[in-house]
Amino acid sequence: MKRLVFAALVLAGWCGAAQAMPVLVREPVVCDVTPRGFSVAWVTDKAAEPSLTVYDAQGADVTGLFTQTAFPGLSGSEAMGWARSAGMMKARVEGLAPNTVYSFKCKTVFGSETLVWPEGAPVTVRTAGSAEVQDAALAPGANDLFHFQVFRPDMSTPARGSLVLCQAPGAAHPVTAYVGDGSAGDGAEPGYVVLDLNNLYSAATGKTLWLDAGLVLTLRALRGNGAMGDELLHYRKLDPQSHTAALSTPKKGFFADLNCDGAVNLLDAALYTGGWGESQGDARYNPDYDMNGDHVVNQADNGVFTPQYGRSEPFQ
Ligand SMILES: [Ca+2]
Ligand SMILES: [Ca+2]
Repeated sequence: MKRLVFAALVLAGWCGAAQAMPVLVREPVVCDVTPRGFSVAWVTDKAAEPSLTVYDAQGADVTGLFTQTAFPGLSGSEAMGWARSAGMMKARVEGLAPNTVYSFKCKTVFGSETLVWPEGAPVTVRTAGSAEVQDAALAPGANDLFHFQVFRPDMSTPARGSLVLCQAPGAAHPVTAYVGDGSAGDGAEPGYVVLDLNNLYSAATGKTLWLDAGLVLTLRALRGNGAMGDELLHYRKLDPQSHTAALSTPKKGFFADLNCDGAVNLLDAALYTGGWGESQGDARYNPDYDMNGDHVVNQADNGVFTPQYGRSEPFQ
């Protein structure tokens, strides 16, 4: 009997430990790579603390040589609590040398438990080469700040603490930003997120990536580990009319050209059918696919999408 009780206690202890270990909901992504630093973003099932172990090209642990920030940009704010509770992890390292290879592992600390990713060799990252200042007056479209809104599935409550990953063609890594409290600006735009496109660097040259007007950005809204909804995919075209480096609202493509590539075809149909049957309030509901504006993606939208199928630019 004693032995049975002991076994039960050991089992209970083991189960407790197993339950406490944080689990990855989304694998880490390298982002916001500049000449002097990089970030890594990932999603865990629990409110935890993110950090990075950094190695030099020879594999030596050089973490202590650099400045590191958990939840960069949110430090000490209410939004940091929202990001943490959503499992929306991000850690940033600064003070690195330009155009230099480092590697890293991600640590997720929850109480006495620490999850290390990856289990094997660390992940390699090369810092960007150089930042070039772009003359916005000469470059319509320009590198710019870019704003976007992210909501919970009800499409009205800001998905605070979510993270948006923004990737451009030719960029080495995406840029990211957390969704704040909606009080940035005049407070009229809840779920507001601001992405700095100046931090996009070319995969080919390592230098600042020049963005042309009409370029299509791919946005992934990582809404944490469930409470704020699933991850959503959006495409947005840079405003061809923008001639300034001021905050701008990028234009969505023609409504049925969901991936903004200038044609309504099988690629758009695949996106659309992937979101079919979802309605406002559902974790996977993507308002981009609601073509008639009734907050549900269903048969009624087929009637709007199908006549557009096969069309291409210019749509007007
Ligand atoms: Ca398309
Ligand atoms: Ca609809």
